[in-house]
Amino acid sequence: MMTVAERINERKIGVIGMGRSGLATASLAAANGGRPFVSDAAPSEQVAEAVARLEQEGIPFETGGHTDQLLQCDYIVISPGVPPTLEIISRAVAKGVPIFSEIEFASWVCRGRIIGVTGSNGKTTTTTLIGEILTAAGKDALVCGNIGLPFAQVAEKIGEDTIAVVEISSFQLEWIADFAPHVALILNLSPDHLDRHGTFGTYKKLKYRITENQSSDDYLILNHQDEVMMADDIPTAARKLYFTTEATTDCFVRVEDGALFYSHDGRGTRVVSARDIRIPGPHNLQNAAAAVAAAALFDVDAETMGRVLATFAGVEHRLEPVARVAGIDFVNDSKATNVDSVCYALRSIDPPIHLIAGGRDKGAPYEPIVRDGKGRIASIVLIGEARDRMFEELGRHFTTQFADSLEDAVSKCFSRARPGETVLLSPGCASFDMFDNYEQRGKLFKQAVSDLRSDRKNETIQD
Ligand code: UMA
Ligand code: ADP
Repeated sequence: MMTVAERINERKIGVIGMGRSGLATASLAAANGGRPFVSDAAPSEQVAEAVARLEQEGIPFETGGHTDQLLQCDYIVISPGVPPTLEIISRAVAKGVPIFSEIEFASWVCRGRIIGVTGSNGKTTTTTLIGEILTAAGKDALVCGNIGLPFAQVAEKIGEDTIAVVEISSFQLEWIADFAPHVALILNLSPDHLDRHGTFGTYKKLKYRITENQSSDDYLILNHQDEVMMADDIPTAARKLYFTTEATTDCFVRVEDGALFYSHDGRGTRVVSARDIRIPGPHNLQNAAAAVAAAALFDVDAETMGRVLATFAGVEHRLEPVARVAGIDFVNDSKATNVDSVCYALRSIDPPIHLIAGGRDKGAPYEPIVRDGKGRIASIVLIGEARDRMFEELGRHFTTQFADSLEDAVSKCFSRARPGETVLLSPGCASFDMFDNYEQRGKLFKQAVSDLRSDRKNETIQD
């Protein structure tokens, strides 16, 4: 394997994208003696902050398109949001210019062991949970990656004794070469990002790349209840370990008599009663089981794991309780950006549920919502670009109406819901048609609920 200096020092490194990953990559390249050149498709005005930062760091760049200057580089590091179908990419490949993803580049510099967490849903929750458990056990853990803090931004800080807990998306696995986590987790697989990857088969194969460079000293943690990954019998050199929320005794982590157990010294060690795990729902029990599997490989004791699981309140925008207004509960699940996560939300909340869904369509069928929503969904309000397609698949099964904005959707649900019922924002779509990102969508939902609350207070005062 080449040294960091051989790979980066004095090398001309093209960086595509001036977002968080691209800027972090450029700075990391410069800090290691490389000569980065950053290129972004957006005009300067749109990336003004990034331009200012690059100017300040003295890093050359271009905006408004990707030119042949990139083809003069020794290799290119690509940001996750940049699709592989880009013309400049095909030309670079044809010319033999190697292309690497940002996590591949960061892994060259990172000296600590890596726990890589991928899957269609639960990545952020499980990554955060693993970080919390390791930290509570006194280990030096650093959580980064798709979660919002680029791996490249922190890679230099990760010494031999630090454990990097990296959330990894399918986009980030597209251009890996040597990336090899010591522990890799694939949490579950359901159709997502088909607008980018085309088919579920391509998407799955990308997820499986997380293990392609692992050796027999490494571990691949898999979900024994996930029929898709079990049927594929994922090829790997790593040792496979399974988690389940059933009482399947040959799984490394399992549920017995209502409590989580993991195998240790040839016997089962009890971690915590499932009832005492604070994050709700069957999917979060799976996330907890996956986190226990990873932490157990780093010799964390069961008591510490149990304590963290009993107190960890979850991450914002994931089944987040917002408020009770006039006896109606409001739940913010804005991060439910694919159909499977909506199904889990529907199973995790007591019915009747008034569902707000819609946004930018990602190509997967909405029909699973019918299966999990029957008898649970009282009404649906649809927003965004996907609403006509969603209406075609859901409209004849549920009382469904359209809203022109999120505020309108909240107010329509509020008029329809009765005390004891729940209004759930769980869109099943990307947010980019109406919002900057899912965080903004979630915050605006919470604001709309808070406005309802103040309106009610004012009405009460006037009464
Ligand atoms: N750009 C180009 N050419 C193109 C397309 C885009 O130059 O053809 C430029 C844009 O103009 C923009 C920049 O690329 O300036 C944006 O790059 P990016 O989209 O990769 O965004 P980053 O800010 O670098 O954020 C990325 C991840 N974004 C995506 O995967 C879309 C972030 O995940 C991640 O947190 C961050 O790196 C740190 O690792 C976001 C995400 O939505 C949250 N991820 C998806 C998900 O979770 O479902 C996968
Ligand atoms: P990711 O980072 O993979 O998007 P998050 O932890 O941010 O995952 O959760 C995203 C959405 O998926 C939320 O709506 C959450 O309630 C739901 N979710 C979390 N864990 C799971 C799981 N194991 N299976 C299905 N859905 C899940």
